[in-house]
Amino acid sequence: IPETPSSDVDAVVIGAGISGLYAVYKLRKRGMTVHGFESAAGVGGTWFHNRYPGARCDVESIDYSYSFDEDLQQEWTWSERFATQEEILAYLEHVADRHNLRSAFEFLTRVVSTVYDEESALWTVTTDTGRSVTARFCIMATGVLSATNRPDIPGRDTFAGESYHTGEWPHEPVEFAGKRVGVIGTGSSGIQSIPVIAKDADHVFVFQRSPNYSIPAGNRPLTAEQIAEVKATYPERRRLARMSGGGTPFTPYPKGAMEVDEAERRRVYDEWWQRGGYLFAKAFPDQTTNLRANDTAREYVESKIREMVKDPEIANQLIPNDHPIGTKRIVTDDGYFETFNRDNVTLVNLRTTPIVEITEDGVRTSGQHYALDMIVFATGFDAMTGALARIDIRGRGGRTLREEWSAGPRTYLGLASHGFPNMFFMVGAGSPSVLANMVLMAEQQVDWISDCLDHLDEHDAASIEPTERAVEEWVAECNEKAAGTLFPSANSWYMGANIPGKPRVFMPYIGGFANYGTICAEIAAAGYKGFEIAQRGAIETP
Ligand code: NA7
Repeated sequence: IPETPSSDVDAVVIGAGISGLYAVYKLRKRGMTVHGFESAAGVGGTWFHNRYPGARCDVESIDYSYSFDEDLQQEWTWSERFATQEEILAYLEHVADRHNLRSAFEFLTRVVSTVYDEESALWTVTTDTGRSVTARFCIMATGVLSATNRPDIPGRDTFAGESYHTGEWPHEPVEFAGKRVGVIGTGSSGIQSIPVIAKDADHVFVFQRSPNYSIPAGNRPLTAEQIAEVKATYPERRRLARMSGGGTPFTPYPKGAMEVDEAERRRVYDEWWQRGGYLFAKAFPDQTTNLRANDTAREYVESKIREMVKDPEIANQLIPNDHPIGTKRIVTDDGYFETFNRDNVTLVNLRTTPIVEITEDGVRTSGQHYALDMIVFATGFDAMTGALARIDIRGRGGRTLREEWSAGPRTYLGLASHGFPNMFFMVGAGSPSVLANMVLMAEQQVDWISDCLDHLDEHDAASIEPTERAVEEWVAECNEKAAGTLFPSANSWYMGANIPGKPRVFMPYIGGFANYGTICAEIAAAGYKGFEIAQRGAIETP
């Protein structure tokens, strides 16, 4: 690797979550000097912050784990089918220690700006602690569900009781016993935490604006036999995952829901229901593209919800009626709907009685005042672009990423943006991102970036960035893929719809994880087609 004598390090990696950790590992393997910044006190990203009760991953533990280190894969043993936050964090800490990755990071340090200087082709990265580091490459591993959203409800900050956001959960234990707890939000975080909180709290009030589809996880401890089998067949499992639409070794039923009869459809839904969790959205290939097919899945799940909830009126209110099933991420739960059979759980329907204000001692809806000791904000994130928008990113000619993306994210392959040379975005908008298994997603992108840096070195190049046209075409491709599905019809965070004023654009690439990998590989093989590679002043456009 040719040294860049004028820069402090070869690369800066921002974020010590799943993608940042692997980026540090891989770039160091290339012999690069890497400096990492992380705003938290430790590694883990999402799994560092989301410590709320009941927090788990909805991708099976054996799949939601790194594949790059075969020994690690063989030595690490997951205890449950769906791992808890605690176990995933312990795993990531183990990986960090095993590969000495913590040493790259400066913790409790938030990056406030990254500014590109065209003459030196270097980025200057500045932090809230007043540090500045120059680097040739910037890897933005800032997370897609990391910028928390605390809605601007009147009186929000006047509440005198305990108040927590699920995505910034405290490290000290939170006691619910004897307390009246209000949970605002019924996405994954609300739906996972409500049953656990209800077990201890005096009373839980669930403030629901939009009901969500949720499917029991079917979680269970993994047996020694299951683990032995997975470990013996890991390479094959990973191969199938890489060939799949979502980065896990599952493929939909070979026929569409509208191509089979009622009995066959029922059998397939029963099977996927047993399998558990959000994967139900993928039982049939046409489920999220054809509304009639979607209706069959929706009706199946509705009947299940009605079986689980004793009071038919409450069941009605818990059943979504504003989006096709699967167009918002289906939640993977553990006893959510049954929780509403408890005497100490009250559903507050914000569609009929919206929140008017938060008071010193509770929440007032248009219906009544609810006196509370604690409010849990399970109100989600400024997803996919929020964490980047909170950094002042300035590329060539002083252009800002915020402005460039003001009408929605504009990337090529999700990896890079025109006007921002040598900056790579991890697992974000324009890539399969949250629609895929994030761990394999991160590995695929980091490996691609690493190969790209090899290419730059081989050509003695100073910088790489996508052409405006390549970005234009990729954005069009992403939009076209989304338009072929039912996804844009939902007010989801995929669409930016949960954040007031955010442009309404379907942000992930929905063409599938395997297809995406193939496209990235083909572009690399074609000499990084669509990228401009600057070579000592000359521009080479393959
Ligand atoms: P989500 O899925 O964005 O859920 C946030 C919830 O908070 C959702 O039910 C929102 O209702 C609700 N919300 C947001 N703002 C308000 C206000 N102002 N008033 C009432 N209710 C509100 O976030 P999660 O943390 O649960 O999950 C994020 C992802 O993490 C998840 O999909 C998994 O992939 C992992 P709305 O639907 O907007 O009406």
